[in-house]
Amino acid sequence: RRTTGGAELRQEELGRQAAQILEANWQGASTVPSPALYPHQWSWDSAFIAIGLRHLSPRRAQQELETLLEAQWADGRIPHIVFNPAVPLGAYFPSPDFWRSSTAGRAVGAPEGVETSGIVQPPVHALAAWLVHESDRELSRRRRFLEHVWPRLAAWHDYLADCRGFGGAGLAAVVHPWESGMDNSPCWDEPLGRVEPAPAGSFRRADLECGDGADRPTDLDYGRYVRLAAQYRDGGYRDAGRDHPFAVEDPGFNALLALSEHALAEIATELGRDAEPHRSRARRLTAALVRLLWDEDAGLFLCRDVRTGTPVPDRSVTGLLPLVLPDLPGDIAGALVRTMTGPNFGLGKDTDLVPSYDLCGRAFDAGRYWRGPAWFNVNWLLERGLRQHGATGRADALEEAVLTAAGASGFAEYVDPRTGEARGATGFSWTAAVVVDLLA
Ligand code: 9YW
Repeated sequence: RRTTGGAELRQEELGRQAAQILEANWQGASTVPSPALYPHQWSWDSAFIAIGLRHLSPRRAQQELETLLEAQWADGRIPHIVFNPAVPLGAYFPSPDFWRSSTAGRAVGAPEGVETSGIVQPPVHALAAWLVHESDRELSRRRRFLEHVWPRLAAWHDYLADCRGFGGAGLAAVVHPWESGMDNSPCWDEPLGRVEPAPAGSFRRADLECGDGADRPTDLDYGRYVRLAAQYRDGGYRDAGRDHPFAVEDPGFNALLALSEHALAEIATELGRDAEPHRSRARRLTAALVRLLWDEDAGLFLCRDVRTGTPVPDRSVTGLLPLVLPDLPGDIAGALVRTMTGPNFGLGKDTDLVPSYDLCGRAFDAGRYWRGPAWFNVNWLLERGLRQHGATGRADALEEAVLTAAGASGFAEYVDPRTGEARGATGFSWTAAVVVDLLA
């Protein structure tokens, strides 16, 4: 980054603070998203964290991903949480005694030596692995980092294609709102509304002890999350032959899978293997996204409810994420930029960061989690997307806004998209990580 005088000092200070957060949240072999609120390892958090860590310690960045991959199941799934056995059960809900992975998941290959959740999160890992490799090729080759992670990442993508491709059109479905990474997005209201909530007294939320309830999902949402996860567990975490009560094809999730297939192609080439299967899968995913989820009138990609075969009409930031794809048709990329900067997302006018949900939408809530606030990992992805498609001025402005908002909010988990006010936890790992990456 080229800066002068005061700006340079400000950035140095910002980088120092971000590095301190990543140091404080490092547990010895992986990083927690937030020590009080999320005291274990989370799947897509670790990918973003590794992308930041690679500039501070490429060794740690590799280890972050390796630790996550050690908890991979034999069927290829990468669990969304890897539990730290030293953390008391009551510190986070749902805890290992809810998921019971090593027993309930045995038939589909859950590992024995570690407790995990049984659901997944967006597949950003191959992208992270490639970026980590690029940051220190020498160390990566010496440690045989790519040789080690490549088969695991390939198995992960195969799991998503084979076990989550039941929608039939070439996209992967999520079977729980938590799998999208955008837990209480208004897009899930309708498909989730069909799920009978678990009774209110049957579980105890630990998140409300460290967070403001107004910033978090509601109890009714939680009742439904718990019911869905318990049913999946009681079915042995099997996907085959199962009628998933919640099944949605999410454009962001699938765009990240396609992007990660491009990264796997790079990794395969580096290892002297055949990259073509990955490239062609990436192309097929992009084509399926465009064919199935693109909505010209809405100006973005919509989620598809696999159970009803119908699009979910809400505009969520997940529908802008395909902008990260290098092979997205130019007219669609142009339309996404217009949507991002138009009244629904307001970028550059009402907002400096892209909100998680439509500013004019029926369910917009500036403070509540994935129903409006702006998130830093998502804005980092969109910044890359803008740059990828030649919107350099917009990308520069978004980059600046991410840095400013992260610093001003104490590296918040998420912020009010109009005011930048901090919401959720502060000292948040992926917020610090994307700052480190943008400053590099
Ligand atoms: C929860 C850790 C995770 C993120 C998710 C976010 C939240 C966990 O925190 O989910 O308890 O609600 O929605 O994307 O990975 O940061």
